[in-house]
Amino acid sequence: MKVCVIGQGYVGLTISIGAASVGHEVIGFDINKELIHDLTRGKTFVPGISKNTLLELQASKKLRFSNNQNDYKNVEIIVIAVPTPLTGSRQPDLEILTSAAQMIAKNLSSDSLIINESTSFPGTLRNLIKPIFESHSQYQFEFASAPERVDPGNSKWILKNTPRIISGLTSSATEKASNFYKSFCDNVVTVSSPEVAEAAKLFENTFRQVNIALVNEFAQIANALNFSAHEAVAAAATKPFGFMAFYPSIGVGGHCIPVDPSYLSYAAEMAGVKAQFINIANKVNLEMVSHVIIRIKTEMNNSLEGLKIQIAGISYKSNISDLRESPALNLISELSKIGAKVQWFDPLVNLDLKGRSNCLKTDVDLGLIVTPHDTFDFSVWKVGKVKVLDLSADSKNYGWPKFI
Ligand code: SAJ
Repeated sequence: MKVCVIGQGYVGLTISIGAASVGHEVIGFDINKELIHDLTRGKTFVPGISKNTLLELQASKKLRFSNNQNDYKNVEIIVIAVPTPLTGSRQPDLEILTSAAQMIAKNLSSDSLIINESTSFPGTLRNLIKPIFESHSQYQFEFASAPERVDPGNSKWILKNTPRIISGLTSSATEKASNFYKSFCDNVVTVSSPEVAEAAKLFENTFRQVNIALVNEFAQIANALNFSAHEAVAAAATKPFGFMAFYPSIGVGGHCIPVDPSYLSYAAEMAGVKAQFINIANKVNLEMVSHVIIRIKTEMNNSLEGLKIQIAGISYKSNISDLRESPALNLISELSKIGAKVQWFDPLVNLDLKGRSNCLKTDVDLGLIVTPHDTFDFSVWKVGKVKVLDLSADSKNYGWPKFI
């Protein structure tokens, strides 16, 4: 099939490569000229995607990166994979999705199947995307939803073996979309409506947000009752059924977990239902940085003024470079506001932010493990007898007891 994937971030690029690898003729389109320039030369920030893969697929003529609207005029399938963030007031921001749909509708000059992978609330395909295409084009389109399930850097669950939920606005759209995904996904799950598919994706990540908030509240209880939350979670996890371990942290980052639940609570409230758990979970997770700072101050005899603090890892989770919604940035800001001298070390992050250091330092008063990448060697702090607090959101032992 002739396919164009709109948006070449970690989701769109993964689909472009997956579809091209099984023989589809794929155009990877993005409005970001610099990104297209880099991809054409095999350069990408997405973990798990190699330069050779990008160059070989382009050499085989199965994959072409483009910034030119004319290139996708006559494709059979359009896959929309653009960001759906939150506004400053943490409401759904569909501006990018709306603009992309309008751009595509105006440029397509053939009947096509439109597949939306961008995460949004139930009804987005039916009530936003479909009307845009019908009002901006005279061609006949079919519509389907296939919410993205890409986990960058996850080598176990990849595009091919991660089940994919599909549903079209018509049975024909469902069948065509299902056949397309079956060509590169082992397990395609069709559901009765795009609303079910859209809702399932939101619920998957709301489940995580609420459970992470629960364990963050549990950590506050553990601190007050003087027991280890991590030890209690590990003990609870010995139950082989009916339990799933989550770990306390300084908060929830990324473009999925802190964002998707607010799309669900927005849709709920538009329908007159108060999404209490989601709102409380958002609040608990957003407040964790302040809570942890209070605990650090107590640990350091109630004053961080002038203290030299180094943070190990600032991306939103281990082994990736993504900074979106990373609570570590808030931690740096809040510690600096109360007079601490904060530096940070994260070789995966290229950020022009005050305090960047190029290694773990021993001439600091306090080391904070926040986002431990596999490449980190904490023996530097051990040998240097640095006081270290492990704030990491996992069960791994880095040489010091978990602090949260
Ligand atoms: N976090 C905790 N405690 C935990 C787990 C995570 O505080 O027990 C924090 C992390 O530090 C991070 C944030 O939550 O800041 C998000 O972590 P995440 O493991 O949920 O990773 P994400 O945001 O990359 O979530 C993605 C999602 N994938 C898709 O939306 C397609 C999610 O559904 C996956 O479950 C998750 O990857 C995964 O399991 O890796």
